[in-house]
Amino acid sequence: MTDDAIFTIGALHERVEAIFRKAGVNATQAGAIARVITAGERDACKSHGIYRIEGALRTIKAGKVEPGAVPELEPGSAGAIVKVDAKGGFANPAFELGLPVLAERARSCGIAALVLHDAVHFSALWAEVEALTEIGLAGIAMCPSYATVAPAGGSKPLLGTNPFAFGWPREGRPPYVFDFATSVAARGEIELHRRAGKPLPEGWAIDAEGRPTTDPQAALAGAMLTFGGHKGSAIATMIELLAGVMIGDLTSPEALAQLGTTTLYPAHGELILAFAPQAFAAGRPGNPLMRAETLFEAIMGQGARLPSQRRFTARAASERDGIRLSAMEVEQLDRFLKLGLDAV
Ligand code: NDP
Ligand code: PYC
Repeated sequence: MTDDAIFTIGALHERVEAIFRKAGVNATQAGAIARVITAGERDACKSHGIYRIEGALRTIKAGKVEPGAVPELEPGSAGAIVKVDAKGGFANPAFELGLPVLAERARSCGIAALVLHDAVHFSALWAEVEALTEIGLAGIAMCPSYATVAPAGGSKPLLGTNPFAFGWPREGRPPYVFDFATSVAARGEIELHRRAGKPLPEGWAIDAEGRPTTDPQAALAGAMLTFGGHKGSAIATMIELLAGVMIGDLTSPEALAQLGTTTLYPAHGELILAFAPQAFAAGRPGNPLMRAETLFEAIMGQGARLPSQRRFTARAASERDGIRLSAMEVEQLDRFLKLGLDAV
């Protein structure tokens, strides 16, 4: 067994991209996937970093994602609603295609929506709302997943872990961004606990009989719980409605029924909303970005931290010192690169 290794951000990106190219994924998709996975490692978001590669390769091998897909803007993309057909490929290149059009429409209309259809999804959403903040826009992103979470008061998987992210631009500082699963924790966290042989915190999950459990294996076979009880359950349901039913794509139970397993990544849609703060605030007193700073200062003035602060601190460390991967992680990357889809 060799030692831990340090990768520059660029070197890790190249390695991840090469793995997906070896697995037969086209350049458009491999580049976009490598960007989001490398960003996860760079920002110390282990549940959506290189850990996701194996699942993505398994999904390709099972024929549940189209590795040659090239996303396209849909003909119905008019006015404030921009639609991108991911063509059964991964969601990330579809987002990258839609982003400039979304931004242009949000600037001209004050508000615009990007709808992704038929996309295989495994990634964190903060990268998407952060991309909006980088061009002065506020944004919300949400998507269903597959049925792994019991609604509050229920005991069987029905909702997805349905992530919900928000970003607000800040001048000369990292943006205000939060991004969370509407379950108590992301499913990736349960899997990471299982791999590490660690029990789950109380309150994360129930087993297949509906009893509270801290055993990750029993949790994976049972159901996860929503954050904040009925409140998270309602937000997760809203995401099923807006980013599933409303956009004419799959809800989490439908995505699971189509895929037939939770060991691969699901296909469904995604909804991203972009807002131009200056357009909303026009004619009203005060600059919205300055007023937001007053609020952030008051939050931090109480000793609280802003969401994503941990991530931005981790990012600065990665940019300075590189990204440290364990010997086991490096061996796995080497294996993926050498064997391609035969590694999974
Ligand atoms: P976390 O609970 O780890 O973090 C949620 C958010 O809260 C982050 O923005 C985090 O910032 C912030 N935060 C955490 N602690 C504090 C604190 N003490 N004070 C202020 N802010 C805080 O996220 P989850 O485990 O719920 O989700 C992890 C990821 O999983 C998300 O990125 C999500 O998009 C992804 N996901 C993807 C799914 C998919 O289908 N594609 C499904 C479900 C989840 P920070 O990062 O700085 O700690
Ligand atoms: O971590 O819950 C999760 C998740 C599901 C799909 C992608 N990430």
